Amino acid sequence: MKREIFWAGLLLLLLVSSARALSITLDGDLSDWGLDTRSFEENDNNWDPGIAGVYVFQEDWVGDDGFVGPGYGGQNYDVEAILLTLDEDYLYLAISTGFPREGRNPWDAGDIAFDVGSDGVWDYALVLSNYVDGDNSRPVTVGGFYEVRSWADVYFEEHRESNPFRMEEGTLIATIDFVYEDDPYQDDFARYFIEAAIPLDLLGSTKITVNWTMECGNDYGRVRTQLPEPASILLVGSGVLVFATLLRKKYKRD
Ligand SMILES: [Ca+2]
Ligand SMILES: [Ca+2]
Ligand SMILES: [Ca+2]
Ligand SMILES: [Ca+2]
Repeated sequence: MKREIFWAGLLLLLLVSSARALSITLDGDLSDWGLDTRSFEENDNNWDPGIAGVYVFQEDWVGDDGFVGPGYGGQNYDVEAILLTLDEDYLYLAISTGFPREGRNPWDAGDIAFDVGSDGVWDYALVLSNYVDGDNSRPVTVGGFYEVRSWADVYFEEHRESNPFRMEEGTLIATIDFVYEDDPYQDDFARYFIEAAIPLDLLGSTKITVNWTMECGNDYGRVRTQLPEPASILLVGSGVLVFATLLRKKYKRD
């Protein structure tokens, strides 16, 4: 009896620890995401730490004539990576980009867009910047988390796959902690790190898609959380039960 409890307990511990959340600090350093960016070059880095429960978009790549897709502009417009992870209380995100918070006049930095339910409707915006054409004149709360009624599109129609760009009209519902910092490890090219933590109470779901771009829409990144379906959690749960029952039978026989 003691042994079956031990084995069932060990299995549960393994299951729980494999899903344990990272401890994220909003400091403009991605070592807490399992990334050592000190030796990262301008392009072609691997931004996937290979950790279960960290959802990764990466496209750290510049093509001919500065193509970053769908537009041009090189490293200065490169959206290199977006990482998401969840704990019981927060959705954490990290973005690496060559685009600064104050924009590259006349192009402004976009808001981070959230699609709750991953159903194609963009519900919320996190405002990272109030810079418009180089002046911080946009009448919004920086760090504001807004329920969005309408979005502004990126400037170039042919870059519409980068949409949405930023909130046009919305209601402020909370102020969120975030950082948008210059890469602390190198000065040879443009790279900025954004980190934010959004309370799950505000989102109301852990099924979330995140999009980020800039006004011209030259480049964008998009990533969604991919949680196990309730069915597969049930499956794992019943697997543990079956295992424990088998153990009990075995030790009863012994
Ligand atoms: Ca950090
Ligand atoms: Ca790059
Ligand atoms: Ca890119
Ligand atoms: Ca939605």
